[in-house]
Amino acid sequence: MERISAPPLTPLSPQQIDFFREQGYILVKKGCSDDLMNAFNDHIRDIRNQDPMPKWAAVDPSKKFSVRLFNPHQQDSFSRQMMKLPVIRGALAQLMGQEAVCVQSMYFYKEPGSPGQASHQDYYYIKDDPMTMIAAWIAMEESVDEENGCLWVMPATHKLGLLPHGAVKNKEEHEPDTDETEGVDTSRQIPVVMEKGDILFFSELLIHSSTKNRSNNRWRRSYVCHYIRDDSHVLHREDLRQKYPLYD
Ligand SMILES: O=C(O)CCC(=O)C(=O)O
Repeated sequence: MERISAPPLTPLSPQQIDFFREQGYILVKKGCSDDLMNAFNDHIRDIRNQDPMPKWAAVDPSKKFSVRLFNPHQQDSFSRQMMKLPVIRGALAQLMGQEAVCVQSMYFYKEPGSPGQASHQDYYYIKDDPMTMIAAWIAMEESVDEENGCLWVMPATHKLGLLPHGAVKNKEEHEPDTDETEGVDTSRQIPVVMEKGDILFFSELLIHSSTKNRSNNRWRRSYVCHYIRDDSHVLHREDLRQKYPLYD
């Protein structure tokens, strides 16, 4: 028998869709439950605590919870389910006008002392054609704020097109091996303070960054996935070519 998936939800109001078009981002409060976030955090922690650690999740053991784990959705079914949350599928279909597929996931631990990400536009790292990419950034802590290294966004910069990027300047504050926007005054960035289960959607051209986790004992876990419209394709990045549908 043919499997027919349910139509996507429509969680965003017309005002929220307009806000996204104008500002390049929209925050959805409490898009997922604390129970689900806690279960996913425990699951990822268990994977990193396995001995030996699965090869795909392996890192230098002294940095087990520093910064991030790339593309768990390619290996792990719980991570895949998390990228397909009905609220995310629905919001993306509203913002893109068509169903989305996932191309990248990142689980951030960002334990105290971990560096942030310098200002950048995601399109600089992942080129898609046509340009439709949107990120969904899920907060996995009670509070994600300026102290533990929340995300900062620069409203309406998705209208500027792709800007030049160069080497990171402040290597103490930001991950040193990444690049940073150049030629723009990024002091207009604003912090996006979030609670567990909140979801921030933002455009591939929006300038955003995060600061170092300066708290004494609070992690800043988050799950961040990147999506393109299902008729769009990732260029150049062989590692991100596979599209993961959200409706099966
Ligand atoms: O969560 C962060 O600290 C940075 C995330 C980010 O820059 C991104 O998802 O593109």
